[in-house]
Amino acid sequence: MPITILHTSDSHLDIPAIKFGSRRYERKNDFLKSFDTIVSTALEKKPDLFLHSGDLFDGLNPRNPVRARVMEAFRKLHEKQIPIYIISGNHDVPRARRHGVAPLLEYARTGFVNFFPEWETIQSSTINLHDLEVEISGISFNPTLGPSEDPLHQLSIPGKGDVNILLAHYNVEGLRGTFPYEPDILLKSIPKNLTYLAAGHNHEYQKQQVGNTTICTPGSTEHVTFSEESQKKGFVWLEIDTHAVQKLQFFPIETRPMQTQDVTIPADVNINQMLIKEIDRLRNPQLILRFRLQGVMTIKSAEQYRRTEVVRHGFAKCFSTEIVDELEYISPDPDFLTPETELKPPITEYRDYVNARVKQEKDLEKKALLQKALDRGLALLEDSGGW
Ligand SMILES: [Mn+2]
Repeated sequence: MPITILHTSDSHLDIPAIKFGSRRYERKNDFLKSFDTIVSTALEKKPDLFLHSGDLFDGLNPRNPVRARVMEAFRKLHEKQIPIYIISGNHDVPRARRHGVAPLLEYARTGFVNFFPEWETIQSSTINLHDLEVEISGISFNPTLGPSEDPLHQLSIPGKGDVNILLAHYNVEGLRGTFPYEPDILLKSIPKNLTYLAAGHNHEYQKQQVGNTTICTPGSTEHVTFSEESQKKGFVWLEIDTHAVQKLQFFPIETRPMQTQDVTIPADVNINQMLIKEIDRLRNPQLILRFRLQGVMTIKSAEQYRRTEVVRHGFAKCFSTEIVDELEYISPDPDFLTPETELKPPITEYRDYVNARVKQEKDLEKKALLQKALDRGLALLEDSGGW
């Protein structure tokens, strides 16, 4: 009989969702719904193990209603004798002593879950399942790592079980969506006797096989940013025997529809009229809509353009509407907008500025700090709609 595992990650519960205004609680609830769906599936199908690879919460201080819901979920799984293993991700790891402890710690203290809070050493525990010794190890996200440091380098990774599993909240070499300013797990540091690398952090479901090791990121369980809009969200279910992962299946779950609509703006057009017509055409009270405007913004168009009016109309006809402006600003006076005064969205301006600082910085420690500021700032700007 194979060992069955439900593996999920990146739930991002209690995400701020500020840009959704008065609908932000509804949006927060979308993330909770995904988590509930996955927990219900586990309660029904009773896997031998329930794994969560980090970013259970979007921040260090989730609100109490959300904490309580998670407590209830973990209690139910525990009562059904489904062992739970969790680690902290970059979103829910305390970066300094003054930040206190990870919100996950209180669940560990109830005895409902096994939590691996260390980020510099790998912790492990062994459990017997279907006459096999299963060694489950985990390492929480280490916020002090530099961009090119391999999180597993020089760590002793246990592997004495018949089946060996490792939980880690890092991108893994070979998967799409890895960033040059983040530490990645290199394939060469994955021990040969590791059966399953249960990875988090990467929000897109992906898997790869390296030797005897199956590597998988189940991805986030709701769309956290627009960059994920085309991705299916869900969790994975796997079956393992002594030698390897025999079966790994991705189960999609229903998420809120999200769509980017490209609109080309011709010269002198009334942009409001154009976009409001588009909103009426696409109207769907469930839809998170984003317009990406390309083309030109002339003085005539600018005079008539009322961005808030479009956003308000979008709020009435859709779940929300935001606008990314990639327009070319055209002035009748060529000196009016010189290259120096070229208008860029805040997110682009911020990225360019900090990137330049990172490039210049010689001190490695300061460089890593700037990189972190870049990461954190981009996330905040994305969430507040600074496109
Ligand atoms: Mn995440």
